[in-house]
Amino acid sequence: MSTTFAKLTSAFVKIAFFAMLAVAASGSAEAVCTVEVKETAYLMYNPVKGVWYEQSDACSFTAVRLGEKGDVIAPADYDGDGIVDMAAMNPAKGSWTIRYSRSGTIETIAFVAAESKQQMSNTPVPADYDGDGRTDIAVWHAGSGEWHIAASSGGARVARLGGIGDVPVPADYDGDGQADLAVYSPARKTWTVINSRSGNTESTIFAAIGKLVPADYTGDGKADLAVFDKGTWSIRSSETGETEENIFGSEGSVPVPGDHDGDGIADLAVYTDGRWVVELSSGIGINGFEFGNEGDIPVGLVQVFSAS
Ligand SMILES: [Ca+2]
Ligand SMILES: [Ca+2]
Ligand SMILES: [Ca+2]
Ligand SMILES: [Ca+2]
Repeated sequence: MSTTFAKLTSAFVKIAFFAMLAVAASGSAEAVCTVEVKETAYLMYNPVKGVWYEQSDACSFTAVRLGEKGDVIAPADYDGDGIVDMAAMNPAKGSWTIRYSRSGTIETIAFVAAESKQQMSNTPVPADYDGDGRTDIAVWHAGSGEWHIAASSGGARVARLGGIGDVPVPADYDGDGQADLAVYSPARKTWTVINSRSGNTESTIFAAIGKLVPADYTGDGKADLAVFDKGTWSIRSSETGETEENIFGSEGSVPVPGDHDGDGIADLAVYTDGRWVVELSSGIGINGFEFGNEGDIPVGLVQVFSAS
């Protein structure tokens, strides 16, 4: 356990009065309700049970069984209400099952990438490629490098970028409101982005060991290249091109960045053993609360790709 996390923990205790101190365990109704709650929903997924847990206020949570064995989770904001929706892709069937946060309804959508014969190896790459504020269903096939996108505004699109060994990292890097196709190549330590605004392909060398977490941490509307490794966040600013390192979290933390306070800037956030800790970019401190059990996967909160 690093001292950094110990510091965060004491900060958590100090400022807990303004934060929500919420559900202690997904599955039990034990809850400590204190002050006011933000309009943010947090999402967990338990892969063994196939159950999702959504906490939308301090005193209660919703548990939903969604998806089946072998599904790959693909949570994102498909209905454009700013809240991540529970979603899973079934690689064998090529179908997607989504629970819309706005209506609470569950829909299964057949989406088989036409030319991907080996659909079992498709990777879900949902993002808002058409910029209408709603996430589009999409898959990337490493073998062919093909991206198959079903635009939420209508129509399908096929594009090609990347290949075997690459990691898809779609995000809005050029700040036009549309997610850009992007891959990271570990072999070449290079991020390659097709800017949706210009159509140009841009490559940037930025070595990344750890979890890739591109998001707009600087608030200029453009996603910044970023990686999280054992508590260290390395972020390459879209504004200056400089890389800054921040320590937030510890070795056992899972990064869950997102715009928790709604100011348009992604906040550093980690999930560690049932505890979420968020560093709010709006400068009002650190928000911490407990939500989740052993074996749960923290999914996230509000959307990363915003059209506005
Ligand atoms: Ca939603
Ligand atoms: Ca869309
Ligand atoms: Ca873009
Ligand atoms: Ca930025």
